[in-house]
Amino acid sequence: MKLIIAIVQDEQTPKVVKSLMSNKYRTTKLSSTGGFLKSGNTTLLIGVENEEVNDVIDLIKEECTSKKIKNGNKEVTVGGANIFVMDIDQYKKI
Ligand code: 2BA
Repeated sequence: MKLIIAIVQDEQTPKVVKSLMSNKYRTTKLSSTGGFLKSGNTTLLIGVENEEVNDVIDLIKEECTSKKIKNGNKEVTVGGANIFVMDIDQYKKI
């Protein structure tokens, strides 16, 4: 089993969650804050079987686009999404 941690932009979160849910992937949505820009973003936790990882990443990719943001006199490109995939030893629902 894997845990996918996906950091997405707030405004793109509803579409990402809708797409995941309609494809029967369970997700937990956490409000988070980027350390660099110090503005809000969303962290999604998605527990899946190993063979489902690529499908979930593709669904996230479909809904997340990058955007350019002014940070002082510099411009940074945020997103589409930052995704981490972790091995999970055990998952138990008790
Ligand atoms: P922030 O830390 O607020 O970063 C927002 C954007 O600022 C980043 O977009 C990147 O383009 C730029 N940036 C970040 N750190 C920088 C630095 N030291 N110097 C110059 N530019 C910098 P993304 O890379 O798409 O990241 C979006 C958000 O995803 C981040 O928000 C952070 O909350 C999270 N994130 C990205 N990489 C991460 C990582 N390796 N570990 C944990 N969280 C990460």
